[in-house]
Amino acid sequence: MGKDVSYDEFYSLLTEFRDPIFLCHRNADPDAIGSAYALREVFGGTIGVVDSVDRISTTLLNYLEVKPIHRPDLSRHDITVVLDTSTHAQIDGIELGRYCLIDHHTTNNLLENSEFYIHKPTSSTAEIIYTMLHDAGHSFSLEMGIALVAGIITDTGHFKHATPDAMRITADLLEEARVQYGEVLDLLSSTPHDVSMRIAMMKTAMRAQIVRVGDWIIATSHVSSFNGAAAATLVNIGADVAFVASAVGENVRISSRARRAAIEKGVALGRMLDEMGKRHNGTGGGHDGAAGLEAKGKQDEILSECVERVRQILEE
Ligand SMILES: [Mn+2]
Repeated sequence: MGKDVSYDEFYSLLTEFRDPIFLCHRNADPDAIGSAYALREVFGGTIGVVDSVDRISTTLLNYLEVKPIHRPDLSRHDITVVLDTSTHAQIDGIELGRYCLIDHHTTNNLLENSEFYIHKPTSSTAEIIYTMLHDAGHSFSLEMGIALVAGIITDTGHFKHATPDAMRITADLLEEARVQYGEVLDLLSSTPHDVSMRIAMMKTAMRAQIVRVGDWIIATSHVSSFNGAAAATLVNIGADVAFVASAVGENVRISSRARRAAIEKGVALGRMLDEMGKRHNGTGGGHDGAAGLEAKGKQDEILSECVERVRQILEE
């Protein structure tokens, strides 16, 4: 059984290792990445991710100028520090070897085989990291502050689920690391930073065709690239369901997004685009609220079929 240690003990135990790897869960979020970054700044070592990182974390990593190691070979490090992870599935079941753990989820099935751990139900892992480093007398660079505040903001749903501790720690970090709160919000904003991407989003909106079905809005558009982000943008600015097409050689690629209310009404984009893929010599699929299709055919005809299928569901 792993040893349940105090923040102080965890800190001194970790200093005994020469080359730790800070491992983030699958589709790593800013809480995992921000925590890994702050610890690496103090203890040295490496940041690892089991596969991908989420979109906001990609922005955060670019800002921090950090490239994590994908699918790292853990055996090359003398200890793995598993962060923000509560199940083995979240790290794709990889063999952990010698590891310790810091996590804030209410249940955690990785404690038993760890060497030592901190498992405290808080609203984010970043809060635990801040407290541990602060109590050990560390100061926080601007980058560490931004990384940890980004973790707290995203894990508390922009403070909707924040505890008083999360608020206090955020305030302390803003002060100690001289972080402007607005700077973190800008970093986390869904507005793309890349200028060609921003232009693509604006063109998507300009070219949008709007179909109203009762109080529902279905939007379609086309753009030469970034069509996934473009479909998300149309939903962000008011569509209930959006389809954005791009031409890919002789094929048409469609990205789609739907709001929760449309999904509850029965829109299941993954299944729908899977069916359309089969009908149009292509492939499609995904989730209820986000799916894609690549198929043969005319862009306008395929978009019209998407709209018709959704209209039938929304009219019921
Ligand atoms: Mn978390």
